[in-house]
Amino acid sequence: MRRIMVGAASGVLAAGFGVAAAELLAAATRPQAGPLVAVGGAVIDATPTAVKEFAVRTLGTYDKPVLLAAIVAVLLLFTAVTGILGLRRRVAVVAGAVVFGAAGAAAALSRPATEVFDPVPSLFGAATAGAVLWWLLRRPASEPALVHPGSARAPAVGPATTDVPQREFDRRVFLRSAALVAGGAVTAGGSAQWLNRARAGTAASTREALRLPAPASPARPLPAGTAPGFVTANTEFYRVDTALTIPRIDLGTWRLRLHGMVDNEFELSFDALLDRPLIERDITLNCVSNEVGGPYIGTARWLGVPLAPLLREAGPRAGADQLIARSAEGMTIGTPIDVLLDGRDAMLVVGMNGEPLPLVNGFPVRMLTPGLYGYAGACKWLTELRVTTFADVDAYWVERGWAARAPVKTASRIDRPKPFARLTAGTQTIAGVAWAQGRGIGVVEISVDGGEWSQAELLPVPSTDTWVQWRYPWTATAGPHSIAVRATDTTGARQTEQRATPFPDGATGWHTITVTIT
Ligand SMILES: Nc1nc2c(c(=O)[nH]1)N[C@H]1C(S)=C(S)[C@@H](COP(=O)(O)O)O[C@H]1N2
Ligand SMILES: [Mo]
Repeated sequence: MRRIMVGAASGVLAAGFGVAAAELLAAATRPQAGPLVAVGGAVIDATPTAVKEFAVRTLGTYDKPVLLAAIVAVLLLFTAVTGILGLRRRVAVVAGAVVFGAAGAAAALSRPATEVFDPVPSLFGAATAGAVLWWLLRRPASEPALVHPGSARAPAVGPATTDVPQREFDRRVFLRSAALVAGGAVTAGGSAQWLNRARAGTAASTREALRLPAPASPARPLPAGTAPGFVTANTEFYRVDTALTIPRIDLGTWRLRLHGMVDNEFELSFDALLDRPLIERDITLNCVSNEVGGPYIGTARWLGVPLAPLLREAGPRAGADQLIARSAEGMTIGTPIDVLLDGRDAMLVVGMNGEPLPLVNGFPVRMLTPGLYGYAGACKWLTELRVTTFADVDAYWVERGWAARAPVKTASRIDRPKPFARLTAGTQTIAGVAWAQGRGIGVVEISVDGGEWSQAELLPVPSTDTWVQWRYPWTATAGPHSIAVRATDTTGARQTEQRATPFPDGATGWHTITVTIT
């Protein structure tokens, strides 16, 4: 038993040391090349859509910490086993290092924005871990009793099969070595974290120091009569992306390249981008993965450079029908060019609700296309725009089966009362939002207990690009009740009752809640 513990502990300690060393090397060079982020990212890329959906649904924004914890757990399990096997056969140590190094390197190379250097931290970490494990499992020559007196066996190297105490390891020597390795791992890991924090701090202070120009075309003040919550605060805004580490982009070296099937390709620095006239608009952004009644939707006042004039200056060639936006960490998002040129306020966003774009929402520049789900028009941490065709290029999510063209579906949500609320009889206000960006909401209706549909009051909106707040005074009577909402857009098309999951082009169905009146 004790031998197994020694083997397992050695494996885990060596792995911890190796990972910490690799993370430190990555932190000092390219943070996204660290094995945890590389493997985590590769797992995200490879995860089947249904599982991803499930994770987003059940874990919300904890999906990333849970993923990293799971990766660490699997790593600990396998390295413990490697340590135990290594007791018997040293080749297991070498094999373990090769397997882990190869896995980390392959993960790093599989990432969309990979560079040749990216496998290096994983390989370095694996080699370090192998060497440390070998060293931890050494049997000191001075060890007095490698073979138990009277044992016919060769030096005992298997897990103890008898209750006779076996003294293959000098306890003190092992504990001293283990403490040394643990200390090294903590030091390296701590330094890596410190470096990453410093980098994050720099990005945060660059953002804080940034002063954005005033818009040439400001948003109109919100119409009188909008209720609180019309605009979603930046800190409340949902976040959906595959980035395990938020890209930290240096404003001085940031360039946006517009190229591909165009007559004039060009590059813009951040300053050159800001020299162009800015517009400011209230726009609702939502995620295709949002379930009926779900939280992945928000409205903000966005400040940005209109995209259509930039595209026209580049001059798309005949046949080009897709713009592929690419982010610093390699995400690709494809948007139909006809949509971008149809007059809507598609823009390269630099500001959100009166501040520079928050780091998590794509600092310094993201795309935004009113009327399309985020995965089809809202690339964050933007660095490149490429004019191409749908026939030639599948963007990241399209490769994974999501629809290539993804206009937002008309939908509505009850925000008040909360599901399963207990309320008192009398007048209760039912309230919520409905959205059909680009088309606009025409009618919102409420049905209680499957009865007649009654129209809700719609509050004023600045444009068809935002959600509509609605409310309905309900005379509540004692007992349990179900409340359903449905919306109709301004073209007269009503939301379908048919329930559909978000995959592949957005959820459908009426949001229905149950409440109890006492
Ligand atoms: N670089 C990058 N941009 C991205 C994504 C991503 O994973 N990476 N996710 C998209 C999706 S699916 C949505 S819904 C929106 C979410 O934007 P938000 O996090 O600012 O709310 O960003 C889009 N842009
Ligand atoms: Mo999304």
